[in-house]
This record gives sequence, C-alpha cells and structure tokens, in this order.
Amino acid sequence: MSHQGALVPPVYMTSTYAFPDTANGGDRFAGEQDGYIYGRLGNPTQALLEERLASLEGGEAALAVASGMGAITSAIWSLVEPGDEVIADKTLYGCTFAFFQHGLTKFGVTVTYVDLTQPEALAAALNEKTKVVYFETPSNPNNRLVDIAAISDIAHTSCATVIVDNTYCTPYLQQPISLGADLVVHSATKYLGGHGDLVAGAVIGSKESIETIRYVGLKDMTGAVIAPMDAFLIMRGLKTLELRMDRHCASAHAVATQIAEHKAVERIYYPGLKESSQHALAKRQMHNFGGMIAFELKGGLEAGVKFMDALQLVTRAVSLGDAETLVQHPASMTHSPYTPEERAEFGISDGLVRLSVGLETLSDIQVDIDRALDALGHSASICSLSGRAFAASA
Ligand code: 4LM
Repeated sequence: MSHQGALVPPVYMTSTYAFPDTANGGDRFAGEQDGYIYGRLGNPTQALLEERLASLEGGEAALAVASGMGAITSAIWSLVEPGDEVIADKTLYGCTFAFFQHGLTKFGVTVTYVDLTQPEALAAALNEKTKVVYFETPSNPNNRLVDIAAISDIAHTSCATVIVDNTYCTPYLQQPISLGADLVVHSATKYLGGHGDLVAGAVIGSKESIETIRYVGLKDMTGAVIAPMDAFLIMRGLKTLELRMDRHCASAHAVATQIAEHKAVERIYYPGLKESSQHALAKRQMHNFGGMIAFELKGGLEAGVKFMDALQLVTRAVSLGDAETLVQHPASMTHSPYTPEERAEFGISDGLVRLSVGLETLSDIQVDIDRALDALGHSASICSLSGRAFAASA
C-alpha cells in the first residue's frame, strides 16, 4: 500500500535523490528514465499538490512554486523574448505591475496596458508582437471583472497566450481554463493555503506549457521552488477550500450590503451587489462573488485612515484570503509600486480601502465595521438601512 497506508501522505523533506547507479542518474538527467533528481526540479509532496491543483482548475498539469510572484515570473519569463509585447489589464496587484513596468521592460519586452473590461479594446491593441494577454478577474484591489471567454476568443485570433490570475476566486469560484484561458496563475498564499501561514504560488495549464515553465522558467530563471512543508500545508488547506469559500462569500456579501448602505460610504466595489454594473458578468463567470470588498469613503484618504484605525477586531494587514478579516490601504501599501499618476490613470484612488472578509462570526465583523463607520460621523447603522443609491462597481 502506498505510504504504508497513511491517510495523510508524508512530507518528503529532501533536497536531493539517490541514483541506483551512475547510468541511471545520467538517464534521469537525459529524460530517458523516470525518477526524481533534485529539489529544484520536483518533490513527491509537491507533485501530489500539483496533481490536485491541475484537477481542481481543469488543467492537464500544474507547477507549484514559492510565491505568487514566483508563479507569474516563472510563467512569463518562459514565454517572452526581447521584441515581444505583453498586453496587461489596467489594474493589477502592485508587484505584478512592478514586474511588468520595471522588470520585463528592462529586457526589451514591451508592456501595453489596455482596459480589458472592454474586449473591443483588446481587438484594437492586439498585434503580431503580442505574446501574452494577462489579467486578474476580479482585479486587485478594485474588483473589476474581465470577461474571460470574450478576451480569450479575441486573443486567440492571434497567437497570444492568455494568462488569468485566479487568486481572488480559486478554482471553486471560477475556472478560467474552461472559459478559454491558456494558463492560470495563483498566489497560493491566499485562499488556497487559507490560513496565513505560508507563501506559495502555482501555474496550471497544458502539460507542454507547464513542462516548459518548470524546466526553463523555474529551474533556470527564477528558482522559486516551493518548500515541501508548504506544499503539505496547501494540501491541508484544500481540504476545506469549499467550506471556507462558501463562508467567505456569504459573509462578504452581507458585509458589502452593510457597507453599501452606510451614509459614510461614497462608492463600493463588490460584484455580488445587484446594483454593480458587472453583476451579470459575475453571475455568468463566477460560481459566487468572493470574499473581497473595496470601497471609498466620503472624505477620501483622511476618512479611510480614520476608519481603519478605529477597527478593533479587523486586522490592519496586507494579504487576503485568511481566516482573519484583513483591511489595508492599497495606495500606500499593496499598490505603492504604482506612482500616484499611474494610480490615478488606472483607477486606484487614494481613498480606496480593501477588505478581505474572514471566517469570524459574521456579527462580530459587522459590529466592528459599523462602529468604525459610525465613528466617521455620518450616523447610519446596520439597523437603519436608508435606500441611498448604490455606486456602480466597474
Ligand atoms: C495583497 N497580493 O494583495 P505572493 N496575484 C495577486 C495577488 O493579490 C498577489 C500576488 C499575485 C498581496 C500580497 C501582499 C492577485 C499578492 C503575489 O505574495 O507572491 O504569494 O502573490 O495583499
């Protein structure tokens, strides 16, 4: 019986693997014999996680790596050459934007930012140099949705590879490959791990593309290898993914409704609200609306800081998808790699507050948020919903 019948597979804490003889070692290097070689190329614990991630995303294969940025960079370094172009959506996680804006461009790759919420804008921008079309949906931090099927159809009229960052959704809420995307990337640090105790990432796609990303992008370019213990912890997280996501979604929906109705709030971005201009796309493309909310308060930045500092249960921290509810200020934190001008151009306002709704008792979260909103002096509580107009979320 494999693993001595252990219900939970063992963690292979090893960096290298013994060859039965010299010829066998050479054959493994040449790809003529199966068998592990060295930790940067693979590990049985990592391989089990990869099997499970590929299955969950509906891809042929997966590669687990050391971080979300390790996934993104390993994939993209494997796909582009000097002279190529990447078309990316206008709103991205701050370090993804920094990699595109300051990393790729140093090596002769052009990055063009296009509003991919408008598929016709991609049709106009696409050209023979475009090798990659890259986006997040919902986007970090302002929850813009991109139509995966429409964008994939257009990108595939050319030879571009469509990469979707599915971190906000996880495969439980959205499966980009089934909608036409070529590769999915994840920060597994977030919902996949789910407990705020590791940093990891993953790429999912065809066998051929994952093999290239493993042996070119990861092995020779980024070296962003996942630790066996982190692979184990993500597998433990996956066992409760569905339960956790259902709870994140239900609580976030309730909290978004509460925030949208509060007089202190100027604008909210949550695709689950019927008033969101992207609600129909969200219903078509996502199984549920996720655990992430962004909003702007009347009074902008000053009000945002006051609100965040008034919270007592909710933790001021970056990252997302943890059991704890986390709040952060994108302009000064996750999206500080953008210049103020870039943030203004790409729709990331100084007053934007981002909330990752956790797994605590819902009423505890709501009481804390209501108290912090009431402290802004606009006096409206969860019990006196007023019917004021909702802002569009696009
Ligand atoms: C954050 N995010 O937003 P690693 N893709 C998306 C992300 O949100 C992140 C990464 C990739 C945050 C981190 C501090 C959509 C990260 C990068 O952090 O490298 O696992 O993932 O708060």
